[in-house]
Amino acid sequence: MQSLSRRSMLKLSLGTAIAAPAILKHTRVYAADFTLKYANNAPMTHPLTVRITEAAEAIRKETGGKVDLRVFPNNQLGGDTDMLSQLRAGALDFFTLSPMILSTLVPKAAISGVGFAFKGYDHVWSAMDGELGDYVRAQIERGGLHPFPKIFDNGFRQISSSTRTIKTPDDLKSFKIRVPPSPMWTSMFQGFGAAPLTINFAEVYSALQTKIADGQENPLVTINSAKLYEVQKYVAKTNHMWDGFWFLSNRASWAKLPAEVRKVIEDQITAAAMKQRVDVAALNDSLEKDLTAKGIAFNSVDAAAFQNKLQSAGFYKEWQGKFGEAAWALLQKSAGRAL
Ligand code: X2X
Repeated sequence: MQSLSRRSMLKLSLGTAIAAPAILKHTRVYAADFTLKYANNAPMTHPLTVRITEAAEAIRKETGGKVDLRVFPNNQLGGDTDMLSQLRAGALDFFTLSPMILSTLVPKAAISGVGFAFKGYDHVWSAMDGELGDYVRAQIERGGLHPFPKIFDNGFRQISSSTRTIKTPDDLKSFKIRVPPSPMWTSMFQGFGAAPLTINFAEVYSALQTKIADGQENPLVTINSAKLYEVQKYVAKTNHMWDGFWFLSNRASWAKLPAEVRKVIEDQITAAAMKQRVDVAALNDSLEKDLTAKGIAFNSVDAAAFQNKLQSAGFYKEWQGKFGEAAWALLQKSAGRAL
């Protein structure tokens, strides 16, 4: 750890004792000991970015400026697949990623995204903060990354379209829908009879704008913050799966930090996750009105019809086989409904 030089101590005492020149007020008096990089795929206004930016500020304060956690939101550093490679290589220290996309590295991480698994948020949080989450975190550790204790919320996902309302599973037939890079996402939409296209979130807006894809699926908070309403017309309230964001760290860069610094970071990120969950749930409730005003036409669906379609396509049987009995039993136990 770097100790304060006499010069910076002098600046520090000068800066506090007498009115500091403007330049001192706006410049950090001494450099941070630990400069860490966090990146994500979420827009600036998304609660994920907002709460982690606040946490970075709290971490800076609590460590007296020793820890500078830099936030790179909105795919500034690349798409999810790319950022995952950067995290593994140590070019990024922290990254938040959907468990489903993480499953390209840690296959069993996808289990929380099984279609129609969770009845509602009560079941999601008791599962993810409980046994199912513990199971997945152990899998992630085995995959070489360190996951933080509390997963952030992405939300329950809804299907949007520029061409047609999706009222029944039949409406998805051959529908060109963008899905994130993850085998289970592709399998789920093939199960619905759609024509899924794998595209990183960084390219979703332009893929919809240029009609490479006619639709996509995301929680309302993402449809709103990424302005997808500008290039979509309809939203079907399918709630077909819940999705989150694991806060992941590169294992070597995490292990290198002193224990007291790790504790400050973990506590602040945990607090951020708890606030972010509340933000997302509230927004997903209130946004239907705002998005309607922006021109989106909403419709409800009979979720059971969609789940039956997956069932008869063999989706559950296939994934139960892939996850194995032990993991599937954990999911069944926490899901709140039969799968
Ligand atoms: O890529 C997506 O659709 C997003 C933003 O929901 C995820 O991060 C999985």
